[in-house]
Amino acid sequence: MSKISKIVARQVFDSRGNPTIEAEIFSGKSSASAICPSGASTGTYEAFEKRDKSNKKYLGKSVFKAIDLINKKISKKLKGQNVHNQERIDSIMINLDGTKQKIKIGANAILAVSMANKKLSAKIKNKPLYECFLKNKNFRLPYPLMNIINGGAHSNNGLRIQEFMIRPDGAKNFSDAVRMCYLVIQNLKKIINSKGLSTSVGDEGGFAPMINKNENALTLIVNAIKKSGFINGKHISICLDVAANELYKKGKYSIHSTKFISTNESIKKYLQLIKRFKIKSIEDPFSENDWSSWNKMIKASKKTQIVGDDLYVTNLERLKMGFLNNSSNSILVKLNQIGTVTETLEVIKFAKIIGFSTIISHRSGDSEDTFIADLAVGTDSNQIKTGSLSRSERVAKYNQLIRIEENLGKKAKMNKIH
Ligand code: 2PG
Ligand code: MG
Repeated sequence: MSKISKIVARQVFDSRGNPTIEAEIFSGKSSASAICPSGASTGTYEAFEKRDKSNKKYLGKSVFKAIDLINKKISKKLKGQNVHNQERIDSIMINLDGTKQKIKIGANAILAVSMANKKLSAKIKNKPLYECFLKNKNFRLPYPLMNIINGGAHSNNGLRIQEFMIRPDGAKNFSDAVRMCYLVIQNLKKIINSKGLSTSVGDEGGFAPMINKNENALTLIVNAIKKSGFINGKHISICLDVAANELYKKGKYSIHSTKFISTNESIKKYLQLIKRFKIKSIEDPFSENDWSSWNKMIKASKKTQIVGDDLYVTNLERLKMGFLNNSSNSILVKLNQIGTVTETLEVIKFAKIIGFSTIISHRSGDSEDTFIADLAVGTDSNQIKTGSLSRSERVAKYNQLIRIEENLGKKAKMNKIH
């Protein structure tokens, strides 16, 4: 048994320059720390992010109250607890908060401690972090979903869809997967440049050129795939995150243009996009409460991967509702949507039982913390979504997966895509 001796939290900054929490846990001479990420297009049912709304020094975004709760309340309760009993540590924090969405203490405070504890446990066991989740052998690497054009709430270009991604389905191994994406991204940069558009990047490292038609963004990507010598839909697949919560008003959607249209019309246009651009995966095609539209979509889109992000918010109850309603065949997993490592693992386990693919995800406000790279391998997740091959907070996760692949040596294998 290794006992927690001390917990210290501090305010640090995320990739958008906003304040966030770093928690550090000590046991004897060992310590480990973790940083909580933060989203922009958040779901209503996500766990609560505690910020000091009235502190004008940081425009209401500082996290000093949450930090104080870690340094005093959480620290007092967890002192003396066994680092290796993650479930107990997480349940103590869940009970200390006592609310469904972790409103009293804040999921950002709880998660920073939860992740730091998991890292410390691995460190004391002298094991790589990825060996300390659901699997203990036959590790596999996830397929990256690289975000290469940013729109929606992640940029100001007016593109309706939030994320245009590529997935290197033809990759032999993880390093090769990164190489394939690298080529497409570099060629996309050249193409965007040659059109006299800006090659500056958005929050997740993808380009954010001033184009506002989904089709134009998709055509740029198809051309970049071709220019790189790959076949779209075979070696590389195009995947989307629509983040439709942001495009919903009174039962209608403005996904395909600024005009709001019905679900049936939206699905018709989705099917056209799927066919024309060989799209393989669509995340959040409809909004978080619109269960019937999700059901229509999955029936109509057949083989396409339909991913629930804001729909499920990494919450077991919502995932069960989605399963019963036949809403999707895949789930996006974000630790800070639910707030503890234990609850995140429970959701992943259930997703596997019902045959959903699991995609571990970053947040648009992220940090140098690479926890999710290990989580993806350790939970045998099919894919990982962690931005472009640009901006250090995104690249850090890919670099960690390259290290894990090297560490696994000859035993390293790619996962199944779905
Ligand atoms: C998403 C995420 C991550 P955010 O919608 O999937 O890409 O964005 O963190 O802003 O919710
Ligand atoms: Mg999303």
